[in-house]
Amino acid sequence: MSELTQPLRAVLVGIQTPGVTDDQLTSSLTELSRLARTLGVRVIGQVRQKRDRIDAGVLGQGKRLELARLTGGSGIVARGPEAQRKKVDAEAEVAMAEYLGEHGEPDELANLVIVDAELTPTQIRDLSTASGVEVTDRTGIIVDIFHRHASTREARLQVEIARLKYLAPRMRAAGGPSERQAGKGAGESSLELDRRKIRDRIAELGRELKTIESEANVRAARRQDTLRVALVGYTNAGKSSWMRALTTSNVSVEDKLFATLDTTVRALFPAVTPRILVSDTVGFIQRLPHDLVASFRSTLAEAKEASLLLHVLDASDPAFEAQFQLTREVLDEIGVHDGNSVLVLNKIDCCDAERCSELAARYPGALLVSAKRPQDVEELHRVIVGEFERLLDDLSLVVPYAQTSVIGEVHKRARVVHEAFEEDGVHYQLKVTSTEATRLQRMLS
Ligand SMILES: Nc1nc2c(ncn2[C@@H]2O[C@H](COP(=O)(O)OP(=O)(O)OP(=O)(O)O)[C@@H](O)[C@H]2O)c(=O)[nH]1
Ligand SMILES: [Mg+2]
Repeated sequence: MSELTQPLRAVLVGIQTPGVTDDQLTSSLTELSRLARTLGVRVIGQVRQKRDRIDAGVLGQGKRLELARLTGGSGIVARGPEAQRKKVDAEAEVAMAEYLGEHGEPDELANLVIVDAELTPTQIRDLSTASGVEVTDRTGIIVDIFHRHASTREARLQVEIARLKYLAPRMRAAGGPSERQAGKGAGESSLELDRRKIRDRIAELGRELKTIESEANVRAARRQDTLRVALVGYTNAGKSSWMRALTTSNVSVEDKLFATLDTTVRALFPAVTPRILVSDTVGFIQRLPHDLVASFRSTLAEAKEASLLLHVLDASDPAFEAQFQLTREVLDEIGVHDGNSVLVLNKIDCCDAERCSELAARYPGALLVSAKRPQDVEELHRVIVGEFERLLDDLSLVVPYAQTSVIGEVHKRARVVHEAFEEDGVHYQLKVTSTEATRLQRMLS
């Protein structure tokens, strides 16, 4: 989508293919409308159509007129020889005039069309001709949001790669002058040249990304023996709100989709020993563009290495079960297995008593909580500490008084269950990670 130079007013287009229920289409369009709002676009109308599949014209003739009325377009997609085109144009003009006569002019016109599907470049061009305004699709919107929200260098590189891959095949569709400008005999049209430049750029960004990733791997390896928990889940479920509550950090919380694009890692607070690190991750969404799934892979490496996943769901969203399913599928696809996970049914403050008991019955192991309630934050803190307790080893250790430095290490790295000051030194009963157990024992030998 082009940069925001004027306020954008959009019409959403939803195609109901066989197997998609009315409710599913409605919820998908609601989500698309929130995606649009995240970009500052106001949605002023929608056009829905039942179709067997998304074919060349995207919409049928009647629905195209309905769309064109909202955008001030002609409703015409003319192709073929000129004589025939003129005839089609003339007929369509009459149809459009009749349609407007029947339905009247709308109060305001949209200047953008967003189709809730992934369109081919030709489909985008045809719909743009018929509506007279810019057309984008779900993928285009998501790529755009990612582009605006990415803040670390790694996220920026990943998103830039995904964006270039999305834009490259659509360059011709934009009808830019590139093809016509091609100098004869150059052997390569300028469109091809532009595409090659983009491929080179993608390769260059890829190399840069690899370097950053290996640096990140070194950092991750250093954190290897710390205990880690990752917050995962659908976008807007409340992951960052929990991150804030559990670590008292200042990560951004917004009623926007994809507010978080980078992983942040902070220590659990109030602190425990051994310390536990919490990571906040990017959210998921249905029909996530494929290249962005790939970019998630490294962003979500944190989740992969965490020994506990907190799967956060917005229990107040009617579509939350589909969101749960989808998040599990994507996690599986990128190799994050939710073996050891806690289901966090969040925003329970927005659910009535009946829904709460229904949820409790359906998800027996889940926590029904709200990130906004301090007692719930305490509860989740307790659950996290309890989960890690099971992963720790018991260790008995006698530290001679001569080795005071080890005493310091013990208190820093292990949780002291019991300590007794005997003649031969301090007798400890400890809870430690297996790596720390080995290290402490080695320090004494
Ligand atoms: N009522 C209520 N609102 C909540 C709760 N938890 C989060 N929210 C709100 O939900 C919205 C999204 O919260 P975030 O924490 O940014 O969600 P997120 O999962 O990090 O979202 P992304 O980063 O976009 O994937 C914000 O407006 C929060 O204030 C809750 O328990 N109750
Ligand atoms: Mg977030």
